[in-house]
Amino acid sequence: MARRLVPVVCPYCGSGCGVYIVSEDGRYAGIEYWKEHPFNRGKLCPKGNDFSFLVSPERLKKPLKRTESGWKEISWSEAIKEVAERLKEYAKAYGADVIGFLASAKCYNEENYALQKLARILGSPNIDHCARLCHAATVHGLIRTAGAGAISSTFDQLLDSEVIFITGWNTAVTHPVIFGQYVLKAKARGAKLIVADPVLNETAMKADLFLQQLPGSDVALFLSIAHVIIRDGMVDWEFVEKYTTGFEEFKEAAMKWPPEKAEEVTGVPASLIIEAAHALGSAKRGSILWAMGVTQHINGTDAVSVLAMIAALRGWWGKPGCVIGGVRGQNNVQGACDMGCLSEFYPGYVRASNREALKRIAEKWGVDVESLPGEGLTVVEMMHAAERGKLKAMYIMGENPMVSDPNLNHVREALKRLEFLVVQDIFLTETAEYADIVLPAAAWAEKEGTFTSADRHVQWSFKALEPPGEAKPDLEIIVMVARALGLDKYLPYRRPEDVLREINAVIPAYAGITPERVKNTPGGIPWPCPSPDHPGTKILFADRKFKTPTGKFTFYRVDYRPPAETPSPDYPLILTTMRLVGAYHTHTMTGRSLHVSKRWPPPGEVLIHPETAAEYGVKDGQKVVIETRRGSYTAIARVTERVKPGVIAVPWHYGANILTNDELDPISKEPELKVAAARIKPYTA
Ligand SMILES: Nc1nc2c(c(=O)[nH]1)N[C@H]1C(S)=C(S)[C@@H](COP(=O)(O)OP(=O)(O)OC[C@H]3O[C@@H](n4cnc5c(=O)[nH]c(N)nc54)[C@H](O)[C@@H]3O)O[C@H]1N2
Ligand SMILES: Nc1nc2c(c(=O)[nH]1)N[C@H]1C(S)=C(S)[C@@H](COP(=O)(O)OP(=O)(O)OC[C@H]3O[C@@H](n4cnc5c(=O)[nH]c(N)nc54)[C@H](O)[C@@H]3O)O[C@H]1N2
Ligand code: SF4
Ligand SMILES: [Mo]
Repeated sequence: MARRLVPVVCPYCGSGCGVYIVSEDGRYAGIEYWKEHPFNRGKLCPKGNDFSFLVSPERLKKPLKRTESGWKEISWSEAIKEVAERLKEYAKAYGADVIGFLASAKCYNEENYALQKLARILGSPNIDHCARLCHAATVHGLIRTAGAGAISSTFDQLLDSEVIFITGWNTAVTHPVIFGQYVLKAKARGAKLIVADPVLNETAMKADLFLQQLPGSDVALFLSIAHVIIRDGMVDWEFVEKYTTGFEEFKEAAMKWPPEKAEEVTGVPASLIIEAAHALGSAKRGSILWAMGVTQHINGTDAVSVLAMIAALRGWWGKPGCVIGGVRGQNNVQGACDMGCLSEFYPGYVRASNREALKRIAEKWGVDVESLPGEGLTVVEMMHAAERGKLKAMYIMGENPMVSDPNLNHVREALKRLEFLVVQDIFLTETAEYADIVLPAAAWAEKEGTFTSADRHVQWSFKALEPPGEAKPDLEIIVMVARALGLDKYLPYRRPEDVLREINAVIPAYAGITPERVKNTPGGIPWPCPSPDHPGTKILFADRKFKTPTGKFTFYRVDYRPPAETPSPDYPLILTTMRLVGAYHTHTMTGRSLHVSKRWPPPGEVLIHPETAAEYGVKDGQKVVIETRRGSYTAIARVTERVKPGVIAVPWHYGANILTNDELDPISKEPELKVAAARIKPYTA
């Protein structure tokens, strides 16, 4: 028997932990800790310890076609022929913009690059992925202020921070290794940890200072922190004067939010706002980090911008010991964005509307720039368009919108209304249930390529296992579809290395991350890496040159707007959503992993304050029905003071998106997954 330890990158969150897969004759036989991995040093969270979903009997093994009498197994050649013929048919009859593509933050950079190229060469502008539900607001907020959307510095810089401000990011649960190896170590070295979150979550439990704001009130809270920093003379004037523009405009907005006024809107006592502002205002090196609690709002872009501007007030951008940014969630969501799987950006964040800049890409692709589509529809917009019959076909690779999108009753209608749906996944997901053709994909450890972690490290993950049945790597499937569409000259790839070489040529920040080099660099290389002899970049903007048109950090005026739904007599509670450490997203993988699935079963617990529970006659441990204007969901009541009266919080892994609101932030098009007006009642059978 051949037993090998194969180095891979964990397929769950964006931390980028390395781990060995134990491969016995190409079959999964568990994991081993990779103790020399520069990032995680062998540490893993519960998910990284249990990849048994790989050998679940439910893995897809053959292409499937929907028939009157249910699913029928078909051959690859039949499946690919049908997919290509139908896509061609729609493109010919209506134009390719009636077709939507979803790429995948679970797939390799090479696979995502190939899919967006296929979509755009076919003429469809509609290519997007789950970053839209995630850090689209971070990308837009940071591009507007600093000029680039990725995290400012690598996580090792946290160790030298004097203060770490975390908001809307439950680090201990969603990026446990970053928490243990970097945040808590920084704290042990003397850093002060400030957490602002509507829930006293696992991260807040370790905080030195905890601010508990109402969901949806972040912009008021952050403006008030800026207010105190400016008012009390804690601005780094040298930085602001030399390297920024627009300070006066921002100041005017911040001056409207004295802490006493912010207290009324946020529910955070003015004294705590002042204490937090003073802690930030007196540290030379500080970090400000956020995630979904900040971005998933109709004003998420504004909230992100204010956090970026607070860091600029303190002169922290480009400084060692300072990490500013939205911490990417999926193992390859940073990469899928870099690869251009966003409807407004081509690879390397070239604006789809910037024809001049697109010329360079068109040249590399060997097409006329005029033939390249402009901006397309985003994830939620695609669902809205499908529901109206405007989008007729979709190709979904490695996403499960029937659980992850907001307002699931509408998503169901949208998927039903589609005339043709292809789902390419490793399992028959809730979304695949509506497909016409299902294509079985190989999982990450059954193929290879690069992933880009939350702190921009590009790592190679090696092939350890053979895929089950006839499942194939996503890249191979995309290339087969391209060939059947007659587009093979644009996607002439035989292996991931071929695509990575093209990425090296097309995306300047990846130019030096060649296949040879990245395979031989355990832990990976942080982009930007402009040439093969460049070490990669730990700290962005170290030269204080920002990527904005003026080259300066840009302050601007931000005004607070309330969430799309506020409590009403019918729906008097504020519902927010959150994650659990042993459940990952739509639970396709964790739900089929032996150990974690047992410990984190559906439907999850909804956190309810004792006063609210008493008001509605709900007891701890009892089943409770949560209702919003869009639907109802049953969860188990956890009566706890971790939330404030009137606020309830539920994990969304198991279907709670039936409740959530699909209103969008006008700038980033990110939906308000974190606030809905709700009511509760005890469950009766
Ligand atoms: N175990 C596990 N880990 C994961 C994932 C997973 O599904 N499971 N998913 C990965 C992905 S893709 C992502 S994006 C990350 C997400 O990681 P996180 O952003 O940490 O995930 P959430 O728990 O959704 O939200 C974080 C916090 O936002 C708070 N919050 C709610 N409303 C508000 C608000 O109005 N303002 C503020 N400031 N906070 C608010 C919630 O109470 C919660 O504590 O996790 C990644 N890691
Ligand atoms: N209410 C609420 N809703 C949310 C959020 C929230 O905080 N609150 N968070 C949002 C966020 S941040 C995110 S990122 C989204 C995530 O939304 P999704 O991306 O839709 O969720 P996943 O479950 O990660 O879906 C990944 C799919 O890829 C499949 N897969 C895994 N590996 C492979 C592979 O190698 N190839 C292929 N083809 N398929 C593969 C999995 O089986 C799964 O079906 O959810 C969003 N939804
Ligand atoms: S912290 Fe993230 S990358 Fe590390 S083992 Fe857990 S899920 Fe995997
Ligand atoms: Mo995410």
